[in-house]
Amino acid sequence: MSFQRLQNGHVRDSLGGKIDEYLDHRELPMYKDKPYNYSASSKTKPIYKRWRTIAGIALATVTLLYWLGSSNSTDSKPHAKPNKSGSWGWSNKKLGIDWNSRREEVKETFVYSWNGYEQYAWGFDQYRPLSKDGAQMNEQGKGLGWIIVDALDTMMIMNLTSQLSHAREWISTSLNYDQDYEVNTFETTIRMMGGLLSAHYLSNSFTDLANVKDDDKGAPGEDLYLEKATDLADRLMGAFDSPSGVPFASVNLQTSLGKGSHVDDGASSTAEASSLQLEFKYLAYLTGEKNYWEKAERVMEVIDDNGRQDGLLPIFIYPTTGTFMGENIRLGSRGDSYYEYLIKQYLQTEAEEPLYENMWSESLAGIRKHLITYSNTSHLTVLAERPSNLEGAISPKMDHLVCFMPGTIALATTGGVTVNEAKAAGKWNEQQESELRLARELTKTCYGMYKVMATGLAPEIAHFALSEPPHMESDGILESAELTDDPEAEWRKDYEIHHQDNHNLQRPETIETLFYMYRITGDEMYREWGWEIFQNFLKYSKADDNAGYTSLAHANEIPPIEKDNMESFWLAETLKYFYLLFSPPDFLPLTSVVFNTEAHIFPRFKLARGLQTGWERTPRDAQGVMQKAFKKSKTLIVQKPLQHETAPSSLPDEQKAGEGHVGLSG
Ligand code: DMJ
Repeated sequence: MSFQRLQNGHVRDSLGGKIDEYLDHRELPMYKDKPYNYSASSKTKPIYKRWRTIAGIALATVTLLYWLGSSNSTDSKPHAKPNKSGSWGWSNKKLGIDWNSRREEVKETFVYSWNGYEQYAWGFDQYRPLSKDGAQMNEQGKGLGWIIVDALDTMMIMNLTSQLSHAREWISTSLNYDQDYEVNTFETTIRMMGGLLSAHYLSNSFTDLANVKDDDKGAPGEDLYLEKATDLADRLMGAFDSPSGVPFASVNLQTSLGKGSHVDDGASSTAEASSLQLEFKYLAYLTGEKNYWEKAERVMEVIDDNGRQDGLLPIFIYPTTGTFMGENIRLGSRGDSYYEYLIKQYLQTEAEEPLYENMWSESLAGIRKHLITYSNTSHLTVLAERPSNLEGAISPKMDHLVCFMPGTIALATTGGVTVNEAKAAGKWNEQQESELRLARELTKTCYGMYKVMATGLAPEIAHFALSEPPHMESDGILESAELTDDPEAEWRKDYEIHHQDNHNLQRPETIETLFYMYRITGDEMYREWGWEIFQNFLKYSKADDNAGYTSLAHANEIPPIEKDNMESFWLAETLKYFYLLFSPPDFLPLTSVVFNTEAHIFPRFKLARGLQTGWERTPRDAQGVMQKAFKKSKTLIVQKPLQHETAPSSLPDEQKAGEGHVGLSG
């Protein structure tokens, strides 16, 4: 067996950093070489594992002493610890609002949802809280852990140790990815691989939260999450074996053969192909396996070499050629997380890969130039679509999915510190001011998507009344009207909610944005908006008999029509972001972590151990036109023999938001 160092991703505070440094000098086996069901009992446990446990206990003890020593202050502390009653002793005394108890309500809602699933559908990939039953995605096979794995890290940050133990035991004894089943490459990466990697990170860095009890007899080994993630990643890697390097939409978990989409002429969604990088790059960092890194970043190079105008991409890309299909440009379904992962790749590696920041800036400028417009009378800011190229007409439509973007813009303006901190450090200018203003206005538009509905829960898609011709940002920034409670208020008329778009799928994007907006600006208004939305979920989507919470088929009438499905991202994302929104702002500081597009939590890390950016952007001229003659590449990509099957074609190139993968709301 060959040996190499384990590259653990721990928090970057000084204490964690020292432990990191210590752990990084332990010699560890390559995870790839380990048998699938490897687990370490305390008797056979190698010395490095005992050192890690000792180091973990030392870290926990020192951190606890530090916190206890400061506990006479009402302020929250970095990585603050709960008191004996499990609460965090923190509230907003200024406004008389007890955010601590609001946060506890989120935790109770999670437990209510989890208990329903545990009681009625344990081990199933899908859960119907009204029918009180479950279903597997692979009807011939076993569960893929869809709900359990996606919820792991939420349970960790909520300190739900008994629920976590049950989940961990199921993962150890029942989760087997060796199934002859074709999964969606993206969804499996962001939810399953992302969930396992986040669980690995949190359980190694916050040992008090994720009570693993590795020394208990018969307990699963402490590397369980990482081993499962690595096993899964190796199965998913076949998706990248396309002629271009752009991943196929699907991959067979047993054979690792990639397969083009059954629809869309075999093209992959652009967002899906370009939102695997945080996961595979973090795994490369943890294991030292460069292959994960290279396959994932190659996709970025192929995409960028299309030289698209102003960094705005069509929503489908062919894995065969690496070129785009169609000219539909939007930040909703199939386009969204491409933009998200540009700035997050830059943040993940501590600003050491500036080309991703460069790509993000180019795209954001393109969005402002071509997609930002204003509603007719109330001047709400709209991030619209261009369904037939940038020269074609604007479509005044926003998927709820677009609502991740205001928060991501705010995150990008400061990199994770607060605006006040950025200003104090002299790192604030007019450009950032205007981007933050845009983020604020878009957040308001997303909040209005909730407020305009009878239940106060957003539709899947909203359309907007625009002026003719549409007023663009370059025509002058417009001030939006107040979103008053008056049921007859003018602003409501600017939202057009089509009957077929009335459904609410418990989506997280607006809550995610409120979380970032609160963290970056410190403005309590965003927490208040979140609290209002949270209460509407409690009121209108709760299933009876302790069965959990359900999606709604129609959210614009009272009582709403229920849909009988509890999405895994309700547990993984929506409730997590509510919980974090009501948490002390320095709990899981944005400067230490980066959230993947499924809200799974990864550490930031510096480029090291042979990992580096393997490509350079082909230069653009002053007009942004790519100068092909100057193409440079640092990466030598050796294509493996083609291993994919050709997909049948061809169905319509248009998909509605929320459609997509069998049994999934993407
Ligand atoms: C999640 O699976 C992820 O956030 C993804 O990026 C978009 N869709 C859902 C939630 O709406």
